Amino acid sequence: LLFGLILADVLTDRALSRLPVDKALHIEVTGYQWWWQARYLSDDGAPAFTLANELHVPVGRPVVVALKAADVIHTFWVPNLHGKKDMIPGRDATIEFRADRPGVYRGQCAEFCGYEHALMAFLVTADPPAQYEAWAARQRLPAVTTLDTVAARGREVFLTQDCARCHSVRGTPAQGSIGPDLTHVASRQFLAAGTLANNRGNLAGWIVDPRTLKPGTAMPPTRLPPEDLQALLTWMETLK
Ligand code: HEC
Ligand SMILES: [Cu+2]
Repeated sequence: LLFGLILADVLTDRALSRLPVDKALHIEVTGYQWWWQARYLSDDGAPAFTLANELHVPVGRPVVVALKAADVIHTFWVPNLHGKKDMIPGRDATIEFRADRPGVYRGQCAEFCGYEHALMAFLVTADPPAQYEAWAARQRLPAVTTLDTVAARGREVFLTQDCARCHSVRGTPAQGSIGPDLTHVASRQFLAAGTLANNRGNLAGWIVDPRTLKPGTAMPPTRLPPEDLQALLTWMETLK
């Protein structure tokens, strides 16, 4: 039985190491306490767009992920797509994989990296190529600027509170880089690296009191008058 398993292991390893990576999609993923930043590169190697926690990849095309860590050691692991690979600060590593079937694959940080290590999940959605291209085209766009009065007020709240110091929203003056890029945050299924389903109520709870939901997070609580909070939520819902 063991011999059979060894044989299967060697064959799988060989198949994995022979994965052709020409015409691969290149993504740079950086582990932060406790979330993932992903920078997609266009085919000429220039940065295309940045997002957090939810990667999309085209089915059948190899993906090369450059792994980095911003603070402590994390481990990039999507059990149904590839093995574990450490993300070590100051050291560059890559991992290659190909999704052969469409679907949503859950990933998890696999190295204890502090309090909220267990709340450092991510999703890899494998889409048929045309659907992937449509997604990527939307992610490349800046935030919409035609807003009704409530959403416009919400945008002002975002820009005048501390949010912009840590977050970027392309198409606005917000260019912080301490937290996730929020340009298309409303297109994500979860908030805060798989911690909360992405809906208006959870978003409100997260903004008002992130440290109860994820103790130790770098994001501070923000107390806002109810009308300002509602306007902010309305604007954030436009960030599709
Ligand atoms: C000191 C920096 C800082 C400030 C100020 C800040 N945030 Fe954050 N924010 C973060 C960090 C770091 C995370 C990632 C937390 C995690 O997942 O562990 C985050 C996560 C988020 C998320 C979840 C994003 C995702 O893709 O999961 C939203 C939404 C958000 N912040 C909105 C806001 C808003 C709105 C404000 C202003 C009222 C704000 N933040 C102020 C640092 C900050
Ligand atoms: Cu981690």
